[in-house]
Amino acid sequence: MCADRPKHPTLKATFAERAKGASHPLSNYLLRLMELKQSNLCLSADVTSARELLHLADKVGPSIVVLKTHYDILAGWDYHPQTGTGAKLGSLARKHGFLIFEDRKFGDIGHTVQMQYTGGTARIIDWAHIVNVNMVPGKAAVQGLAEAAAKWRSRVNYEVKTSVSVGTPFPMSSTRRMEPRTTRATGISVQGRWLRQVPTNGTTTVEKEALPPYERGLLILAQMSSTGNFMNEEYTQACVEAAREHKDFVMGFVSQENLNSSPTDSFLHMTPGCQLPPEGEEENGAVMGDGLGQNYNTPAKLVGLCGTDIIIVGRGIIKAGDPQAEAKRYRDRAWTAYQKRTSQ
Ligand code: 5BU
Repeated sequence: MCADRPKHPTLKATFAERAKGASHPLSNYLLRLMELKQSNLCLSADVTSARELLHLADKVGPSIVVLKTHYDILAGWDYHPQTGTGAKLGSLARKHGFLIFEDRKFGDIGHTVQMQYTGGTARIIDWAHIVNVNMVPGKAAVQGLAEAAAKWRSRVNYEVKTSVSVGTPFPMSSTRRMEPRTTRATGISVQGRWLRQVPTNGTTTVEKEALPPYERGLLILAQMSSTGNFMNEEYTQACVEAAREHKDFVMGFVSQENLNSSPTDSFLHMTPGCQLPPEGEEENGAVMGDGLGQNYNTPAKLVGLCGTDIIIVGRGIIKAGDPQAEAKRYRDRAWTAYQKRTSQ
């Protein structure tokens, strides 16, 4: 299923190593989060109401690094910028340590996507760290979103400096929040924190305020998981080109395989169409499609063989009897596949 591409250094590098070379601050944050939470799992929270979404995010939060939403499938989405569903998701993201990815698949001319991203009732840019774009309209859609994010960034910066409340963000400069604090805590893990590192030389680095930087990121929809989609190789390579032109905003791709090819590429790859056979049948069990065009592959195949970084799982977790336990199983399998890939 994945093309026979030349082996790229990002296939072997650890997430921690890749964090150091990441040009996008949000990619740097996400890669560190992945290493620290030992998770490369994104939950696609495709439930039907905002209440269910918040409940699920709280339950599964400890196992994931990204929560993917489709805000427009949810009944009861509260649009209030400070107290609504977006703001509540933001506080769960801070509590558990994950980024919010609105799978909006913008796909219009540059001017329209700017308005869809920043305006309307949803004001997606205010609560979603990451969004994605369908490249069919051409590169101007990427350009439009990049400009909108840059404007948002300078507005938020200004508002923070002048102490005006802006909802989702926090009253501290991003640089301060990104700096790890160093404490003496020899050989013990620090209770109650989701971010911690293993002690080295008797010193544990504890990132107390490990909140994401004030940045917004984009994923380009380079490949789809559905049968018969029209995203051919030419289209995929045009996506890679557009990503290289906007490295300060594009974090990577939604794709089915690793698309890094030039030596300087360090993009992230998030991959939907992922399911596991039932527990106990993993060795020999097959994963079937959903009957509506969706194809599924296992984390071992997607991460291990195709070189993607983060698996996106919806129904495999949501429809399980115990979604919390199932999220742990997916997290474990995807992390094992990553460890195997980088150690071989
Ligand atoms: P599932 O329940 O794990 O099949 O959900 C997959 C999610 O990923 C769902 O929200 C889709 O809209 C989304 N998706 C996808 O399935 N395939 C793609 O190629 C892209 C997004 Br892009």
